[in-house]
Amino acid sequence: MNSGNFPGNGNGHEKTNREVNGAETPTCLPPVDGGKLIVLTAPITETIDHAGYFIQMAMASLPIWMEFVLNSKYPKWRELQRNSDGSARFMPAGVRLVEKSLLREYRREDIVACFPDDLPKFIGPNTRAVAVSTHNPLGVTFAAGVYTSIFGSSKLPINSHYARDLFAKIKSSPYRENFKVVVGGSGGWQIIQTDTYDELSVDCVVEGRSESDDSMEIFRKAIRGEELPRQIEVRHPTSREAILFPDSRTTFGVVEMTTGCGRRCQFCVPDLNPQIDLPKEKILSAVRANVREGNKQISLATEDMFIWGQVQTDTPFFFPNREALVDLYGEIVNTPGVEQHVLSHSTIAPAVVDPQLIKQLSDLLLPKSPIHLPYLSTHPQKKALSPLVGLETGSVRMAKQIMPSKGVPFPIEDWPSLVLEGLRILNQNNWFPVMTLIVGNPGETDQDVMDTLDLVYEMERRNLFAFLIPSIFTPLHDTRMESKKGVTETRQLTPMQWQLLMKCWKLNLRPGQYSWWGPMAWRIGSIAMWLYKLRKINGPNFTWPLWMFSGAISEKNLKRMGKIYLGKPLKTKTRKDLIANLRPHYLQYLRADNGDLPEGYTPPPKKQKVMSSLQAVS
Ligand code: B12
Ligand code: SF4
Repeated sequence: MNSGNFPGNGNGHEKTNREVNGAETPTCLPPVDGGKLIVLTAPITETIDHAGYFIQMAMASLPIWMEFVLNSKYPKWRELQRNSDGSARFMPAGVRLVEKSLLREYRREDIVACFPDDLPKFIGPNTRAVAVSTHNPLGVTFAAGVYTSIFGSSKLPINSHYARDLFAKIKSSPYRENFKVVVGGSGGWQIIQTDTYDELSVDCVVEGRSESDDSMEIFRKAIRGEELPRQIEVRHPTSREAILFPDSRTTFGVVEMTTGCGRRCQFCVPDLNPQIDLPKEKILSAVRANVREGNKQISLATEDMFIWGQVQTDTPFFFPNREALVDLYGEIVNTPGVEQHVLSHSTIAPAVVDPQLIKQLSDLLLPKSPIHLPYLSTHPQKKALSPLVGLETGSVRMAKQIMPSKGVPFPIEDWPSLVLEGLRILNQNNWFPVMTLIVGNPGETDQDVMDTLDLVYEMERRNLFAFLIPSIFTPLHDTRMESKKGVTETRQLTPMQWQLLMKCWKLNLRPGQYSWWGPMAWRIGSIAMWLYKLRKINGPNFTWPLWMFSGAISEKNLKRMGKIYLGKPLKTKTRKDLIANLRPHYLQYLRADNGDLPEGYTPPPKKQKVMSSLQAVS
């Protein structure tokens, strides 16, 4: 369907937009052309990209009353760039794909993607659909919820504040009765689960990808003025060809690299999608589109970068395709105009499977990494790579329950050894990953937490470094653990769970404590905060872990006082030992140039045909 005959579209708008062109916030006159038929938007806090990933993650996790901290560190974070027609110069990849999907049926001039402040310029009597894409509108996802609740009273994360502000703007539009509000993106489920449709003035939440015809049908209905279902789950495309790519600028230069994963962790949402690695040519053309529109940074979105090039091949997906990956990343960082490149997600087993791959990727990627870790990196310019990697737990018992295939090809019984070996190889190559941990898994005992603490203390003992980001188990919608119950507020955490949380943060702050004043500032600051507020909010179990965090009493003394648990030394397997414990038929996929193959092992003369990658895991 083409809406070309829609009354009042297309003319006269440019004049108004030229009047408001530029970086300043535009005036909010009603649209002279009657507005756009379909208006796309996203919360400003999910759109900005000039201060790096960190600012968005901080906004998801810090409560609104702490906004002043970010305002002082990034005074210009609200500055945005607009195209000459007033539309947004950059938007999250999700918005760009909704736009691209709609352009298959509607005219360019009927659609606009704009910043929340510009909505009044584009929503008018002609508007029939306002589509909001959101990652995390209410902050009820893991990590985001935990940190705001630790700080108490105002639990609203900064991002939720701005998401709510966006919905309030839409709700108060004088034309609200004429259009439907459709929400999508990875955070849509939060509106369903909290039943905030009326409060936020949302007509329909679409769960799934915009490419699907079911998603398009929602827009067709909205344009015809028909009632929409409150919630709809749409089919995920199953082929590489059906996935669309942005041809304009995305936030952080996000371009999709894969969908799905294949390791089948029980708590995971993205793993429910089909495992697809996307065509190189399409990835590269989206990279070039970003550069053309002034983006200097690129990030390939994936659940595990290491499966790319090894999906549905004769080799199981967990043996990375070194040549394909080096070729893809090489072409991306060498695309003229790409000045910065940031890694998104990966798993740790591939580092142990193929350390040479890590080395070759480091040589390619470090020069374009915007991350500098002066106290950790051995790179001449102190550059580092920090993909997001799931550690989740150090307890083999727990790992068997929630993520039995997380470490394939290695058995989950070797998980602690795998993590330590993987981290050793990554650190040697200046990769300092951000590792997530889950605290409060259903059925988690103090022994499980002690096992995780053992692993964390062992990292410290071996001088290995990862940013450890613990979050409290959140049963995510649609996952295999959606009906499970975890910890719902910080007061329920046991002293052991608190110790794990605080130990992780203490270790994270190590590189920031090399100045003479760093440790002192932490001691005084954290104890003052505890006296002022935190002890009331978080209860008595929080007290000693906080003293441990502050460093005001040594851990040895706290242990002597019986207040904390000091992780015990772990005897773990080396890479050679791990390989010796592999299923024999996996040996054929290991590369000899990495060494550590069993003595006397000779690779089979001809590569055998093996089962497909997905079958191999299950
Ligand atoms: C890149 C990324 C980031 C980046 C950049 C995000 C950005 N604003 O661009 C950074 C690092 C900043 C980030 C931060 C966070 N992220 Co993030 N992120 C991702 C990642 C890897 C890719 C997202 C992406 O752009 N995908 C590509 C686009 C095209 O996909 P999409 O947005 O889903 O859009 C499709 C559909 O959802 C749909 N759609 C989207 N919008 C709309 C709108 C309508 C109306 C319709 C019909 C359809 C529709 O159509 C699109 C495709 O056709 C995903 C994992 C993944 N593979 O999705 C995690 C992911 C989305 N993030 C996640 C989380 C938890 C977070 C944080 C809360 C982490 C934290 N504690 O800090 C924060 C929240 C940030 C915030 N602002 O609140 C989780 C979400 C879990 C959940 N379901 O709630 C995911 C799934 C990761 C995971 N493995 O768990 N993230
Ligand atoms: S490894 Fe990560 S992306 Fe893959 S299934 Fe597990 S949690 Fe999901």
